[in-house]
Amino acid sequence: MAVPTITMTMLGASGSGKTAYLHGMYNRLSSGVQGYYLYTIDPDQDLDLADHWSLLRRNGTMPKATSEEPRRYDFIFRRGMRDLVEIDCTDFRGNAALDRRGSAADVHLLEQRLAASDSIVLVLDSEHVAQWVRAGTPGSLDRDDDPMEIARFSRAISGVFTARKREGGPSPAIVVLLTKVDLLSGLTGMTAAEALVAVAKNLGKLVPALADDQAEGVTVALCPVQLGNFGAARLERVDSRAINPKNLHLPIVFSLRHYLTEGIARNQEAIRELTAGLDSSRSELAALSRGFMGGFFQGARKTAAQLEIERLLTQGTVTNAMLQQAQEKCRELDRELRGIAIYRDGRLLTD
Ligand SMILES: Nc1nc2c(ncn2[C@@H]2O[C@H](COP(=O)(O)OP(=O)(O)O)[C@@H](O)[C@H]2O)c(=O)[nH]1
Ligand SMILES: [Mg+2]
Repeated sequence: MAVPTITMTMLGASGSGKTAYLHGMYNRLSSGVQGYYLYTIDPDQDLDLADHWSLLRRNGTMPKATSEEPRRYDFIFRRGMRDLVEIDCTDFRGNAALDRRGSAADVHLLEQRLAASDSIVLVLDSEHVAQWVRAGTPGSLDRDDDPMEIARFSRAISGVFTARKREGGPSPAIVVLLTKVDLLSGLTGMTAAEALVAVAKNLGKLVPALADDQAEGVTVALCPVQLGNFGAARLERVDSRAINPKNLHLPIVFSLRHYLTEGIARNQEAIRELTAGLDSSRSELAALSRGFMGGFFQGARKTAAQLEIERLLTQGTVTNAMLQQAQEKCRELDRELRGIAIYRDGRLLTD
């Protein structure tokens, strides 16, 4: 059976840590979390990712971009022996596609990609987010002088929200991936936890597309991650003893959680439809049995109505089982996501 695909797109300024994150995330998830495992469809890509990771472990060499072309990874997320979902993840390296210098074809490519995305990962570098925290979390960043290039990304994201609303489709899940959180404390003069609270409370000011009036029906997770305590950012070689990965699996877990929630909504709808179908078949059968509809030659119609009822009941059992399974999986995943800031309709949910 073909498995469903989650289309995931990573956006973030050059140097924000996208490539490093993808490598670290793969390393983390290929060794499993709560019985879920990630692997690449292409075995060469798996070898590549594993080679890079062992280089980092051995001598601190950071995985490096080989080109500015968008790079696509096809992952499979598996639970036990079963393939659950395919994750088609594209890293728009350096975001040439959104750059003024980018060609029209590039821009079009990214627009198409975003329009089809179930999940958008906006990558923000803690080094720059720390500056914004230090400046007192102002509401509008100077768009010509923002190394995170948020104005551009935010506009692209709100374009997707508007289009989805127009089409009546579900909004993509948004992950704000705060990379290099090891830098946060030193650069803000706060504890990392205090700085994260400041970011979480003011996220809508940092990324206007995620502010409450714009993000109706949108679910956002703020995921602080790091590969290690490397200090000064943008080194090609780091001290491999400082490798200390944190939270690398959460964006994928959140995207999967979002995907399952949508599945739950679909199953609930299916059950409502089944129940309605069942009601009408039952009243038809009752009417036929009472002979209201002409009595005599109704045997075949009665059998048909009876069969339809049985079919609907079986389908109902299957759908119910799927619903329960999805709800159970969601509860497991929620345990992983505890402590992560989640927003719905632009508002921070607290539990
Ligand atoms: N301090 C620190 N630096 C990091 C971390 N992850 C990546 N970096 C640095 O950020 C640089 C740029 O990362 P890269 O993944 O190439 O960014 P990309 O251009 O967005 O793909 C790397 O060379 C590292 O020096 C981290 O967890 N902590
Ligand atoms: Mg890169």
